[in-house]
Amino acid sequence: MDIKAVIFDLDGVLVTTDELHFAAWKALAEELGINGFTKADNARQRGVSRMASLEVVLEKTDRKFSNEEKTALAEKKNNMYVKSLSGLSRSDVLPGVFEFIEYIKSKGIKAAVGSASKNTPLILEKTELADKFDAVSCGLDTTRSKPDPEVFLIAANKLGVAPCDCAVVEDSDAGIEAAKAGGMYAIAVGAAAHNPKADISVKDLESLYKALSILA
Ligand code: B16
Ligand code: MG
Repeated sequence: MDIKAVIFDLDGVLVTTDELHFAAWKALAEELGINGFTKADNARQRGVSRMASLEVVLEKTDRKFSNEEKTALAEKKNNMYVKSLSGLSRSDVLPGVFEFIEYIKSKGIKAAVGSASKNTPLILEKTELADKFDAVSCGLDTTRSKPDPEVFLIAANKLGVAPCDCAVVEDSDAGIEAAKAGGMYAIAVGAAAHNPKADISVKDLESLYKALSILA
């Protein structure tokens, strides 16, 4: 295997925004009279699109909503989420991320982002990650969401690297499936670390970086 590029998921891999998504969905759920929205529900929203995430919330109520109402609810959640991003900074980048990116670059390996989030450019800017990547592919580029491999295939295409030479780092089951569906090497971190479809699993990028750097 000759990995020429690493494609990083954003939420839950590079930054701690997964907690902010959870808080905004929970607040929306409570406005709808749903009080039992849990971390387990939130785990099913990881990596999937905003509208698919909304369905996870609406499953918990018998109320029916038109498509227009659903769009308005998703927008409401996004407004709360974006507001909570106002305090986001470099300190919200997860441990080992900057070091791992520098490490792979020193080996001539390219780096890209592959995220379902339409807020990717804003988040990269606020966390000082924006200039660290050779390409960014996100929810603004795609028509299909993970587990479809589209977001990662677009990233590989922007990098000019064949999918089979790319590794994906993901914290969601949908993202691991998407990486494998795209013919890529799948590295699971955090919440996806138990996923048997992953090629390797690590706690986080800090552990992976430490393991690689002592062997280098
Ligand atoms: P937005 P990732 C994903 O980011 C999140 O994990 C998922 O919970 C969210 O619904 C999705 O982005 C869309 O985000 O509402 O900001 O467009 O993990 O693919 O980086
Ligand atoms: Mg994620």
